[in-house]
Amino acid sequence: EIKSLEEIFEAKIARDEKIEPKDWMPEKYRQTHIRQISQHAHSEIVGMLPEGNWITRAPSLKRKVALLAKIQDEAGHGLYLYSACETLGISRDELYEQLHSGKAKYSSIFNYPTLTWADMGAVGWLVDGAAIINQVPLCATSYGPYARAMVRVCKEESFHQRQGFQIMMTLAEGTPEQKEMAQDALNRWWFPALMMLGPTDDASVHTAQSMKWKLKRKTNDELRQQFVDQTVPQAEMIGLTIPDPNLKWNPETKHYEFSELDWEEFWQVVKGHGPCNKMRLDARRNAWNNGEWVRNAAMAYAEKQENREVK
Ligand code: FAQ
Repeated sequence: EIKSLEEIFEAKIARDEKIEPKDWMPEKYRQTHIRQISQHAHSEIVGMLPEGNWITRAPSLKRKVALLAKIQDEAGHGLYLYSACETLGISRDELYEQLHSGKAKYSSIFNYPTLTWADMGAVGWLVDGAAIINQVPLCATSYGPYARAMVRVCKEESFHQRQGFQIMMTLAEGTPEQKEMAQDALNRWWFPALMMLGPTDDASVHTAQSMKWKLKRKTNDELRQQFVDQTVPQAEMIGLTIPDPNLKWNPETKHYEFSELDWEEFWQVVKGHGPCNKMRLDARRNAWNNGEWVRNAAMAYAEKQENREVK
């Protein structure tokens, strides 16, 4: 019996085998992976900006070293993910162009400002915390290069999450002013962190197909519930209050109930109208433009070396 390429592909997905770059894949599978992996890469790269804001003002040498290491990891994740994305037949230049022109999205969360040192705690604890919840299932995603990238990324994210939580814990145990600073950061980051996991399942246009392809292994709402259930006890442990009056443990479902999120705010941020969208994109475009001479010099040098070898 001769099977069509489509049947071979479907059978691999059904057997939980990885799809590799040279395998046949439906064009929509390729495109949706380019979309998700590139948005993920852009998020890592833009995600360096809010924390970069605090490197020079970290309160001790130890904190500065840890923050620098975390931000360097994010650059690494971005480059790793761009490479994974390139295996699908799109160039790095095209990917950058999509980011710089505003065509490609990056995570909504990075359009919020980092106002105090406690925000470094909240970002690590909540943003990396949500990122891990989202990315652990992606280690089992169907596209090989993406799945393998996620294994390393998740290990590094768990260091990031712990360093954030440790900052929050230290502040929460400190002076009343320090504790207040930690609470204020939690107040500002809690709902944006929940929104980071994407629209509700009813509003999520890609979930159904992505679940069939085993690109996504859990839905946005499932991941959000898991994040809330995991994070609330951590806040309690350090004596901080989740800023949601409707937060309630339901002993029957064994899950926390929480408020409906402000989806109007979410879509405004996604569409480019968040507090820092313009600043973030300008920073990336400027970095690209100001780096042109470096790229040109590197190319000229490579060309010179190549010519030398020929002789
Ligand atoms: N922000 O149908 P769905 C990190 C868009 S990494 C902006 O549900 P999907 C590390 C979505 O693209 C953080 N846009 O879409 C770090 C789609 O628009 P499109 C990034 C969003 O793909 C920590 C439309 O809404 N992580 O944080 C957002 O099935 C600290 C409809 O949505 C990843 O990218 C959003 N939050 O599910 C770095 C993980 N949510 O494309 C520095 C991989 C949705 O049709 C510091 N990505 N949209 O124009 C995913 O798991 C998925 O893509 C979701 C969205 C879950 C984000």
